[in-house]
Amino acid sequence: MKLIETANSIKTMGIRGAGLIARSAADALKDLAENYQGNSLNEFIDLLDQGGKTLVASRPTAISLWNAVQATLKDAPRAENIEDLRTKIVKNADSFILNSNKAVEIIGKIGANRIKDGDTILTHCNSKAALSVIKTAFKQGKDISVYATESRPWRQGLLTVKDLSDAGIPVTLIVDSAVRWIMKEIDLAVVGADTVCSNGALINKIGTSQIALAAHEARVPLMVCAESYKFSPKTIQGEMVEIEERETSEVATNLPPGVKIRNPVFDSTPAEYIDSIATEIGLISPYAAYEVIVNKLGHECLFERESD
Ligand code: RI2
Repeated sequence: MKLIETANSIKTMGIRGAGLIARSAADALKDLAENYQGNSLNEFIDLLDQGGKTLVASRPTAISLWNAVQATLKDAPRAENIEDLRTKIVKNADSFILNSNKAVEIIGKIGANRIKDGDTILTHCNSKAALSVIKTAFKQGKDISVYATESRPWRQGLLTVKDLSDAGIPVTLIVDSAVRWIMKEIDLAVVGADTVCSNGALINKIGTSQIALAAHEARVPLMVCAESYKFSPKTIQGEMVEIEERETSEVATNLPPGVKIRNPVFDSTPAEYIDSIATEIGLISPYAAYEVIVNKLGHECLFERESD
């Protein structure tokens, strides 16, 4: 079953990146809807609801996943019959995926306006939204170069350097602990987002908050690239974001007996360290996160939470 495969693949990082996991979840729900063979509307709704919960449970931190499920299933309570529900789910999933891809493109254009000719940029992990900004600036003819962090333990930095070098952009790989040393050469730090909280805090790949501190100390602006569905309606209700801790074997194996390992894979960067957030609805201050949640994601999104 595609939905189970997708959830497993998200859990094991076969599918990763907050935007891609969201689009894959919408697509998996679309597949579930297209292939429903039964004849009970209630059963169909339950199946979709369960499917949504399975997807959301696959990774706990990125709100993009939860928002994608909400956006795809939002019309379920209003469906008149099975075909109506099927059509609505397919339409919602298609439109989520289309808008998500468009958002990355628009963020690229908006964020690129903040990049100047001659800039040296630092990026972390592997964010499609952040890479869209960097690649757009380069396509505009700006002479830029990039430092990319390795991003232990999964080393997604290797994907980033491949992508940038394929695009012809000069790129240098550094280990995560080299960030503060390199910062004196950096003009702008550009990172992605897994979740943006209502107070403007950013939840992103572990190490982001250290980059933010080093950037702040060196007066280097930090730009976050985040589609609006990465803003969290849950945080407006006072919920804390759960920080995923993954298998310790991702960090090291065969250590002496008694040595413990912890593997938190995200951290939180307070709004005061963020210069701007490039979204598809404009470049905003982190302190405008509340408005994005209420105006863009809307009360419907909050209301849907009652079915959690
Ligand atoms: P895009 C990734 O998480 C990184 O933390 C990255 O910054 C964020 O998702 C956003 O990526 P992970 O899935 O959506 O690698 O911009 O744990 O591609």
